[in-house]
Order: sequence, then C-alpha cells, then structure tokens
Amino acid sequence: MRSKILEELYINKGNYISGEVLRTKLGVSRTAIWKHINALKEEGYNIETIPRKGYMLLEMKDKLLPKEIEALISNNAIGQQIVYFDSIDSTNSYAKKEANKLKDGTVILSEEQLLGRGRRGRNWSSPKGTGIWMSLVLKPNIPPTEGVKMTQIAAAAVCKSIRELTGLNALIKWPNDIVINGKKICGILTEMAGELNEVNYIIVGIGINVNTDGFSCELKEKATSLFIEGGKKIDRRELVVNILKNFEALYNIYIKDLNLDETLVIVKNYSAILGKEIKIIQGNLEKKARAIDINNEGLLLVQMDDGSKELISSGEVSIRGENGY
Ligand code: BTX
Repeated sequence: MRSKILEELYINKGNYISGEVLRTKLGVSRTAIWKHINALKEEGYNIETIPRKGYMLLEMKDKLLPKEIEALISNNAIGQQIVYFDSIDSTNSYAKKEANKLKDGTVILSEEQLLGRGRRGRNWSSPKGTGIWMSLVLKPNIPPTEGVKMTQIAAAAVCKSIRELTGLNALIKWPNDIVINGKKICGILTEMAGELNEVNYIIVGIGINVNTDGFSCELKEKATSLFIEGGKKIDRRELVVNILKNFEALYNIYIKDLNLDETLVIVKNYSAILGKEIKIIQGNLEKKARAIDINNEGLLLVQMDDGSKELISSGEVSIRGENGY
C-alpha cells in the first residue's frame, strides 16, 4: 500500500492530492493513508501536509530514494527492487540477513552506514548523504568457485561509470579497489553463501566516496572522493543508475557462458598496478613483485625478484604500490 501511495504522490508531484482522493482510489481508510504518509516521511520522503488540501511530494535533492532510481533503470533486472534506508549498520549485513527473502537482483541502499565493513573485519567509513553505500543481491546459477569474479565485474562497472560520468582517471587496483591519483575512491566487498556446488546468494557490496569533502586524519593519506578530485558535486542517483546498467551488461555477458573476457578488457585497460612494482601483503608477510597480468580467471600473475612467477588469488592478499598506497 505504501508504494501505491508513493506512486500517486509521484504522479501528482508538485501538486496536492487530497486524503479523500487517495482513499477512494486506493480503497483504504484516511487514517491508514495518514499512517503510511508518516512512515514515508520517516523513510526520508519530503511530503508536505496541509489540512483540507492534502499531501504534496516536494523535490528531494540528492537523496537516493528508490522510486526515482527505479524509474531510471526500467530496463534493468538488477535494481528492479530497491530497499532503501536512511541509516543502517551495513547494507551487506542486511542483505546477508535477509538474503533468503530478497529477490535476485535486489539492491540495498543507505544514506549512511554505522558499521560499514571492509574485508577481513576492517571498517568502511560511510558518512551520511555523501557516498554510495550499496549491496547487490545476486542468485546466479553458477558454481561457488566462480563467485569471486563478481568483484572484478563490479570493479569494471564502477570504474567505467566514474570515467563516463566525471572524466576522472579512475583506475582499478586489483582486486577490489578503485583509485584516483593513487587514493582510494571505492572499495568492493563480495560475500557468498552456498553448498559444495551451488550458490545460494552472492552479495556484492560497493562503497564509493562521492561528495565527501574531507576525511579523518587516519584516512586522509589514502582516501579521496569524486568531489575532492573533480571539484564538482555529483548526482549520486545518476551514478547509481549508471553503475547498475554497466554492471548488468557485464554480468549478463559473463553469466551466459562464464566468460569474463569483456570485464577483463576493462580491468586490464584501467589497471593501476599492471606493469608496476607492488608489495603483496599476506598476514604479516610482505613480498615485493612486479604485476604482470590478470588471467582469464581474474587471478593476478606476478613475477618475484628471483624471476619466478606466481598466481595470486584475491582472497588472501592486500596490494600496495611501491610508493605507499
Ligand atoms: P578493504 O578491506 O579493502 O578496505 C578497508 C580499508 O579501507 C580500511 O581499513 C581503511 O583503511 C580504508 N577505508 C575505510 N573507509 C574508507 C573510505 N570511505 N574510503 C577509502 N578508504 C577507506 C574495502 O575493504 C571494501 C569496502 C566495501 C564497502 C561497502 S559499502 C556497502 C557494503 N556494506 C558494507 O558494510 N560494506 C560494503
């Protein structure tokens, strides 16, 4: 019912619609409508209420409200259903908790995360209204070993979208970061549950610093935002929509016959590390190497100082450039 009321408000955007009209159109009591309107206000919708005139949906600048995003991605399967929060612990945690109830392709968005998560229990800073903190719920029919490739698909989609929308030189730092001018603008956290040969669900968490105008001392050296780099505020809705479209295109190509080629073209073309000296950090161990290639499986091929070659899989390592992050 809430989404039907919202739909009516959208159709009449900028004009008042009376409680009575809503009541007859939707066949519920005026009290029920009033309660739903209040709930919508709590979700972040800017609705003006005037006695005897009714309700009017006002412009909501720079909010990631689902109806507007859904309208812009009408042809996409991913994002047909959007779950939106003003505040939440973590969109990935929510998606995992509710995975069995959520449809394939559902997108979770929140204006802020209070306990945003990175890999291996690290934090992900997610301040209110400044970034894109989103999780995609996927239920593909693929072997669980393929799941890690979602990170590469997401990285390619985000990198492509940032380049298309901002013209900034976004690069992919294998396996799960996007960087601009050597600083992290986006992190990706892919989590999966499944049986031996079947995926139950894959959650692809994407965090992007969009309009952030400053970072804590701790993050200043390694984090940046699209606003800091480009000097312009970005419409987060437009970026979300672009990413979902790019993701879906690459995902569909991949899912057809598990061929990652299209994604790999982007991942390699815009790699921040290929051909460079890097440090591979595994627990307390640090090794120097040269990043040579990313293979068909999305694994990183490196050459050690002694000339030997090694394939690195994304789960185990962090990568640092020779000069810091
Ligand atoms: P990661 O483990 O590669 O990176 C985490 C590290 O990045 C932190 O230890 C910190 O040094 C640094 N960091 C923390 N916050 C930021 C930030 N906002 N910008 C730049 N650097 C930062 C990367 O993990 C994966 C992050 C995924 C985040 C998304 S947001 C939606 C979804 N929900 C959720 O809880 N996580 C994902």
